[in-house]
Amino acid sequence: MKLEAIELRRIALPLVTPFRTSFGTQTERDILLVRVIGPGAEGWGECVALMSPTYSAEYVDGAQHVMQSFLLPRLFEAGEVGAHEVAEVLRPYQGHRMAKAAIEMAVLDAELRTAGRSWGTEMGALADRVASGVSVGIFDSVPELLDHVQGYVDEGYVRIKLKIEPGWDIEPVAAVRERFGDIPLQVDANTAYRLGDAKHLAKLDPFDLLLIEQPLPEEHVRAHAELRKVVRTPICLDESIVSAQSCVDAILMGAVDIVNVKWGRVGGYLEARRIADICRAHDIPVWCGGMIETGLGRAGNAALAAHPAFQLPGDISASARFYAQDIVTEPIVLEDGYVRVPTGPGLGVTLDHAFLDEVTIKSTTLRP
Ligand code: OSB
Ligand code: MG
Repeated sequence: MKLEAIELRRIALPLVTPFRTSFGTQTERDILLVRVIGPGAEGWGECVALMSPTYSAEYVDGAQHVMQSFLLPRLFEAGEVGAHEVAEVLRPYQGHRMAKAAIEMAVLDAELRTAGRSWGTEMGALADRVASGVSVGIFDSVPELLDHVQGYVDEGYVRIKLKIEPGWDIEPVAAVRERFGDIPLQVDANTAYRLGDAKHLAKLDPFDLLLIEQPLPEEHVRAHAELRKVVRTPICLDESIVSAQSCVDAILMGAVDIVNVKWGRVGGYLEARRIADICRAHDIPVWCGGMIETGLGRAGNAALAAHPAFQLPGDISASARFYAQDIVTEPIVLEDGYVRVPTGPGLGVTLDHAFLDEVTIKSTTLRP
């Protein structure tokens, strides 16, 4: 499409409940939305970077800065750009994958809306609904955790993921396993351990977890291969997989049993789909991670997770898991533990412009 203008809009959305992880507590989100406008076409993207560089190096102010100073000027210079060309056009700039992913998402949304094609078609989706898991934060006490997990189980989530860190691991996992029987259960450490903790992490083995997600730091890929020799629970990588290339390398290094696919972390939905295809060819199961997305990213995630490589329930919870009100008029809802894959053109959801204006902090429009 020919890009006539790009709006960068910052919105503030409070979370319904604080979300505590080993890298900090989120109580609200400051989200950067990207709106691309061309002749008779419009598309929206969402940048999943958090407010501080604690999950990964990216953060929302940095994402907006790199877009305004480097990525968008280059995109405008390219003139006519298709969604499948965005990554190539932006390649001279290193990293900043969440920023690039948001731009590509907006262009792809505009393109698919114009063509009347759905996100699922583009992602290779085969299913019309996907299993919905929920990511549960760290709490001050086990009884508090059990109350929250009970609430999610009552809502129908088919898989529970517990955030863990040193000092909050074996005991909460044992308590949830004991109270909820054989419910599908997994944990996410967000890099909080070191290889020296291998024997401690092996104490999770008796609880029949689906997987341990990213126990060691992002660059410690080979150490995960070592960890796999000590721990029986399957090892899943999140932060370490930043591209299709790093995914192939991790697989060939024997560092990973299961891959968490996040479109923002890997630079876009198109790269995420490539990773799904690669993992399928290597018989590595994948599942769709989440970055506390709004209904825009949630709709895209539901479509991505309908690709046949996705064999485990994703962190694709209902909008209400995090937000009292979503910015789309069709919030993602849970139906018998599943989330429906949108079928309309593009992301298949419509923005609630009145609400969007209410939560907007600032908006900047750039032109060629
Ligand atoms: O590691 O999966 C993660 C949220 C923000 C940043 C990183 C992660 C998460 C989650 C929540 O676990 C996933 C979600 O439901 O959106
Ligand atoms: Mg994770």
